[in-house]
Amino acid sequence: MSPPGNRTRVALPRGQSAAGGRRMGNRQAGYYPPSALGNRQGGRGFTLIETLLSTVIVAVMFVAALNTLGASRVTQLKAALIGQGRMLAEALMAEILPQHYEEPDGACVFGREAGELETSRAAYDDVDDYQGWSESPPVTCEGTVLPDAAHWTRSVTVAWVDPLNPRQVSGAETGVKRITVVAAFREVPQATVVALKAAY
Ligand SMILES: [Ca+2]
Ligand SMILES: [Ca+2]
Repeated sequence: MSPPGNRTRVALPRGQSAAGGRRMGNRQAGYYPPSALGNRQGGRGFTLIETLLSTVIVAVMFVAALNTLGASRVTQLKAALIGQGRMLAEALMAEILPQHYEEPDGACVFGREAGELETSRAAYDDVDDYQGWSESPPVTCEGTVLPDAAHWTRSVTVAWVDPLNPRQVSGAETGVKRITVVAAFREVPQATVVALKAAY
């Protein structure tokens, strides 16, 4: 330990003070005081333009994500409506097809015979009895409203068609009847089921 007042002196190069030597030593060691870092241009924060630009980018990405999510949801809803419409239409077709080709009791007409009501399918016994049938909401043959079928409509058309070309409707008996059932949600058709009934 050096006695008081007897400090060891280090010889410095000519023109360099002790304070200057400490500064140079610190810089060579990679040390910069915080105050110096804060004043350097490379260490500053985001500018207003940069902040606004990043905000716009995030907003655009957020809107794009919402649009994708919304489109996916719409697709799911459309598929669900088509599925439910097909189920409703097929259920009614399953009731119609087992019926007779024409009225089995007495004189037959194309359409409802005597005693068969416009508002109830309970007495229907041949396929053309269903011509012009329309119901909302859908009901069973006995008139019970089907569950989860609010805003749905089922309608039926029956027509004679050319046996060789079922797309061609005929005004006279051909031996083949085409039955079409349409299920619509809020008056927008969602599913159509078509079947043929032959007299032989
Ligand atoms: Ca009938
Ligand atoms: Ca009939």
